[in-house]
Amino acid sequence: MSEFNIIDHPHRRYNALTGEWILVSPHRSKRPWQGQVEKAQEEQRPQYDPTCYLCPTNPRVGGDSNPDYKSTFVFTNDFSALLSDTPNGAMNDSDLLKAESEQGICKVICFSPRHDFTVPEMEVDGIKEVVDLWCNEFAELGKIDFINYIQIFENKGSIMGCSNPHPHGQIWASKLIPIEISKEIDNQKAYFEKHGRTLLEDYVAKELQLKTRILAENDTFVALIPFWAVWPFEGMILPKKAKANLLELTDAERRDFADMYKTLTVMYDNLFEVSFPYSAGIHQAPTDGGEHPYWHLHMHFYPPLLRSASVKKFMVGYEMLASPQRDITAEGAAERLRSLPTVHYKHH
Ligand code: H2U
Ligand code: ZN
Repeated sequence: MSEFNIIDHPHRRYNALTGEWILVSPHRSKRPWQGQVEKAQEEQRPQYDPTCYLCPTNPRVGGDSNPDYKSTFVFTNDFSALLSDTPNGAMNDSDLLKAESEQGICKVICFSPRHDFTVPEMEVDGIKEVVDLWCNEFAELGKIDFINYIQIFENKGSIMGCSNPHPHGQIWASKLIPIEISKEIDNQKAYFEKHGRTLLEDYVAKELQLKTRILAENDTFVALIPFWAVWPFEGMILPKKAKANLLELTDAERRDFADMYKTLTVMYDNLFEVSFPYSAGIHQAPTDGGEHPYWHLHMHFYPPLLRSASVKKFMVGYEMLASPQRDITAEGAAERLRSLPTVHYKHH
């Protein structure tokens, strides 16, 4: 028997951020693939779609009409999942049937007036305006007493259940600290107490040394495939130095964030020459009035595609019942993404 190594042998990897484990089966990626790999036919979208509820000047279902906006635009979701005026209350029947009322605010952000754009097709200056909007919204919502956590996210592509191709994202601000954030609080806090530095500052320094999972970097930010990635081409953007939230970024650093957002999404689009679907979102420190010196902001990208524009990874069977699993390694995925041209395929 040869000595254990993570390139050839089945193993589990630890997610230092969440404290969870994932099964990696690298030997299986040598398995032959017999399914089809077809190129997706992408529809040409118009710059303005009169039936789109996110395009400038159009009416929304809630009754309001969008202004003739020229860069970004934010509005309260007409079908908000969380409402600010829900009464406080709880139910607890025998420690078995428990419920608690929840309050919050949900917003929709349009990234651009152009219906036909996506982030990787926008200019960095335009994406910087999206980052500025995130900052303004984070600052405003964070001031509200009952808002303790703000989730900024983007759900892209119909495969992700996104209802509209117009480039947009959402913000859900809540009283509760959501479960994924609680896990990251516990692990980041424990690491900070033990080492006196943020977990992700040490992690990103180690990745920059090793280079195997790095996709790109600029002065402030790094894009990488995390060691513990679950999705085939899961990615993360994070600053090299700890920042608890977006408001700690200077103007130049915000631009570096926009630049890295574009760089990573261009890589994604170029992989299968298709507008690459994903759910992405920024994890920031809670806005509960407390001190969170251990928090290091980062943006997760969870894209489902595995092999082509149409073959996605299914989280089924063992993964639903026991543990997430992957075949191609994080290192292999990083190598593939790094080898792609840096210019968007539509401009080749
Ligand atoms: P998706 O990112 O899931 O496609 O969401 C778009 C959001 O836009 C969705 O949450 C909201 C939906 O509630 N929406 C409005 O607020 N007004 C409308 O007129 C239609 C959709
Ligand atoms: Zn539109």
